[in-house]
Amino acid sequence: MEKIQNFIGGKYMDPVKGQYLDNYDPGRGKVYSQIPNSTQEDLDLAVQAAEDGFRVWSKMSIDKRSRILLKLADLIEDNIKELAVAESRDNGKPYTLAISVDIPRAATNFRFYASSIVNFSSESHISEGFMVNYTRRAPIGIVGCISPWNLPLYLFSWKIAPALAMGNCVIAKPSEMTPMTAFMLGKLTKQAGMPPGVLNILHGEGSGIGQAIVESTSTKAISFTGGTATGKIVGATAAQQFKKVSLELGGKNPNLVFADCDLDEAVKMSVKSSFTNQGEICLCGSRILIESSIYDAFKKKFVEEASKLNVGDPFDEKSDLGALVSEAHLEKVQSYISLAQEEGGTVLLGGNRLPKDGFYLEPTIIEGLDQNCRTNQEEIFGPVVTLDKFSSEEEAINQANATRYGLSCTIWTNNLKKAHNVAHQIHSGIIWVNCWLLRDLRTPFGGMKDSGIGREGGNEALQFFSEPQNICIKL
Ligand code: TXE
Repeated sequence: MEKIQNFIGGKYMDPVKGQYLDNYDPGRGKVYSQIPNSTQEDLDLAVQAAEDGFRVWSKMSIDKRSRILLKLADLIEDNIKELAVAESRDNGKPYTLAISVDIPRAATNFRFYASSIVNFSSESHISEGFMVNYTRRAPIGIVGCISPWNLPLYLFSWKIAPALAMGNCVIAKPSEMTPMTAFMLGKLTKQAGMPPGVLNILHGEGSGIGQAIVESTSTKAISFTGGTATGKIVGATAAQQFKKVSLELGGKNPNLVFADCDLDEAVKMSVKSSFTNQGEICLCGSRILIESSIYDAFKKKFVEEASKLNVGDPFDEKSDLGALVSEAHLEKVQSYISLAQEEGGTVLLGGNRLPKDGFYLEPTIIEGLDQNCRTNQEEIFGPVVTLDKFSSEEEAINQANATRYGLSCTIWTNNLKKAHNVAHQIHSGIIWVNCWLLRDLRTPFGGMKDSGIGREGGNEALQFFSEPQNICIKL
């Protein structure tokens, strides 16, 4: 049984206390490796390594830092197959998705920030004859990056790339459910020429080493992606030390389908936004709200298209959906399907676990629920969507905004004026019109309300990972 290791000071290390967790292959429902369940002793080693690394990395020229990150991006692409296999085995997602989206996007994340940092400018203000003010944006020091299991290397890299580009050293903790690609990244950073201690990767439970990273007085900022409940704990912990924190949390995203949309396009893309990655993307549109005049037509086509989706072995290229990430998560998602029926919903498609090894669930579509019921208010984070109807623009907007979340929203309409007017009234950080999941990395990424605080992406992320200092000189 493979036992992976932490990556500290440029070296792979066993956990000091020798404690390990089982790591499952969701596609087969079996343990296939073990990961360190790191403790404070491992964190102490990582802090020491990061302090040593910071003296070198923060003084390195931006151009040199940029080249190392560009080299890392190339190495990710050179190892794309091995990384995609590891991602798929760890998470249960189809290999075709890992190799076409997750791993290429990880390379893009490093490449994007390697070039952003070279073009990153700060401000200066000249009051002629009186004073000059300039803003220095220095690296913060050691930062903590904590990522979830749904898009493992994609979100791990999305956090650490801007932190590293800005000259910080990172203590990163991937999810204990999907550690493998972060583990593999360690050796690639060495091949890229990254000095020891710049990136340190600790594996283990969130309530253990995750909490310890946030509590440590050595980590000066925390970038967290995960569930809203956990985000509350992380935010509260960081606040005790006035630590900068960015929280990318859950969503319950509306998908608004107006009668004047391109119906076939809306159906096709709604199948993707509902079920891609087994619905385990925080940006999935899990509440589909349809203008009543086209409700029946949309429902018929949508159910028909979704029924064609293949659920199966992540390594079978015919599989559109793989396995959910764990038995516990599958049971959680199934409990919401039962709850939906108790709340008066009708299951139009799916709802069943597949009778095979592994954590497989059919794509599930439910209608007939009240917008305020738990099924429509709580994040399910699986291949389960609800359908509902609206009769006016105002009703659509009210329904869209009727949850505690505010991450993303999709709007299907060919009326340009309506698209802008509706978008401006939706309380979500990200709005897509006649598309889904198109991303320009220069844009601010993140949610409102219980979907988190702070924004990642573009200069927002570089500014988050820097300490601004204003220097004023009298002329
Ligand atoms: O989150 P968890 P999960 C959301 C998604 C869903 C959830 C799924 O919508 O709600 O995240 O991810 C660590 N101190 N998003 O179940 O349990 C834990 O070990 C420090 C939104 O993984 O919160 C893991 O590494 N760390 C997002 C990480 O936190 C702790 C995109 C997340 O775990 C900890 C992706 C603690 N006390 C998923 N407890 C977006 N909005 O972009 C746990 N962890």
